Formats: sequence, structure tokens, C-alpha cells
Amino acid sequence: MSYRIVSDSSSNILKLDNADYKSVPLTVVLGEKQFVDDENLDVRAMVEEMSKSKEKCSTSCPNVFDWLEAFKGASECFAVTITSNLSGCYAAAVQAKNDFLNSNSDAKICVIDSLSTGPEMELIIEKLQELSGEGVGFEEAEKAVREYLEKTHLFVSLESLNNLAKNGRVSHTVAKIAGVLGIRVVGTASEDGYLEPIHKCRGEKKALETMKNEVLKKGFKGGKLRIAHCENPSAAEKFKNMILEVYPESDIKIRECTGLCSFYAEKGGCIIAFEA
Ligand code: X90
Repeated sequence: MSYRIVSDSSSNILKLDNADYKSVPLTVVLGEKQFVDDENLDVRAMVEEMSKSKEKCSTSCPNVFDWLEAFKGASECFAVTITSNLSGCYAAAVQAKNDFLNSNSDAKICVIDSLSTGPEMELIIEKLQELSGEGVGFEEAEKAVREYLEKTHLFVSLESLNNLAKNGRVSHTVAKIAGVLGIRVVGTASEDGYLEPIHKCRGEKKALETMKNEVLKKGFKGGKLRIAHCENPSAAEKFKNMILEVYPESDIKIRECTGLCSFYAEKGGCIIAFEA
């Protein structure tokens, strides 16, 4: 059995080899300009332009039509979205699912609210690929993936929370903590899908250590861990090695943030997710 997997671009996965996969882009808006988070986006150039610009910036989620396009032609499909509490992605995907099923009554669509983003969505997508490869049926796969989500967690280390605050995704009081030079905020995706700041750390080394301790505290035992970073490959590599020192057999992969996560995590930001 093979199902289509669709996710919004906050997963940082725009294409996937050997899978029926589609990415639905979010858009970063800077004044009159739109940066569509797809394969044509020059993420570095976007980050650079953002940092120099005084224009108002924001993001917008895909609409119902965008999701419908991604569902087209699928008989069984899983859609994985960014947390419904910080974005309209999930609501649009559910609406698209209902519309799609109205005219394709034999199709099956399951929309999964990750209550998280980035690398935690990556883990869900990989899980779905595995289940599909093992020939697990649609309903059973849904059950399995929902159970899996209970065991996955996300942490971030951020130098700046400006864009999150400007767009109402975190309070200005919290954002101010990270406004001080050299201070990083380590946070997590809360159970109900909000960004919950947990520590402020002086310097990157401290932030990575703090994040490592949180990962171990949450019960990581050397399974999968995924890292996404915004122009900070050295922190990603350092963090990987810190985890490997404790669990040398861990399955760790690093990737760059695409547009949406780069906008919110900002330069230097690292987002990590793992299975406990
Ligand atoms: O609909 C939209 O315009 C998208 C809004 C997305 C807002 C949050 C993006 C977060 C990106 C940075 C920190 C991770 C926080 C995780 C909290 C669940 C990544």
C-alpha cells in the first residue's frame, strides 16, 4: 500500500525521492514582495534582504485551493501541517480535505496537526514513509503515526525572536529576553502547540548544552534526531556530536531551514526534534 504524503513547507522538506510526496508552500511577505517557500527560493538571499529591510514583514499560509491541488489524483493521502495554534495551515488543509472528499468519495485523506513544525514534521513524514514501505494499511498507519507523535519532541535555540513577536507568535516580553546581545532562548513546542520558552542562555555553547540536557531529560535513548538550522551548520554539527558522545548509535540528520522556518528561527537559529 502506498499513500501520498503532503506537508506544508514548514517541514523544510520540499521534495522527497522515491515517494509520492508534495510540498505546499507558505509565503514570506516583505512589503510588496513575496517569497514563496518552494524550490526556487534563494533562502540566503531572502534572509539577507530581510535583515536590511525596514519594510513590514509577515507570512501567509497556503489556502484551501493549494491543498486541493496537492491532493488531486491521490486515493490515500496524509497531510502533515505546522501547529494549528500558530498558523492557519491545518484549518485550510481540513477544509480542503472535506471539499476533496465531496467529489472523490472513495478517497481517504488524513490531516495531521503536528502541534509543532520543522524537524518534528520531518520525523512524521519519515514514519509515514516507513509505514507505507511496510505495507501498513491507511487506518492502521494513521493510528501508528498518532501514537508516534506522542513520543516526538521539538526544541529550539534562537538568537532572536523578533519575527515571532512581530507576527504575534510569541509575546513581546518573551522576545525581549533574546534581544540582548549574546543571549539565546531555548524553547520547546508545548503539548498544545505553542512556542514555550524555557531557558535563557549566555552564548551558543551554553544553549546547545541546555538543549542537550532537555533532550536527555525527555527520554532520548539514541533513536532518531533531526536538526534544521538557519545559516548555522557549525552549531548543528556541534550539537550532533554532543548527542553522539552520549549515544553513538543515534540516527542524526542535519538540514537547512527553507523559507518559513528561516524567517521565524532567524539567522543562527537551530530547531531539533527527536523520538523518545
Ligand atoms: O500561517 C503562517 O503564516 C505561519 C505562521 C508560523 C508561525 C511559527 C513558525 C515557527 C517556525 C521557529 C520556532 C519553532 C517554534 C515551535 C512552536 C510549536 C520555527
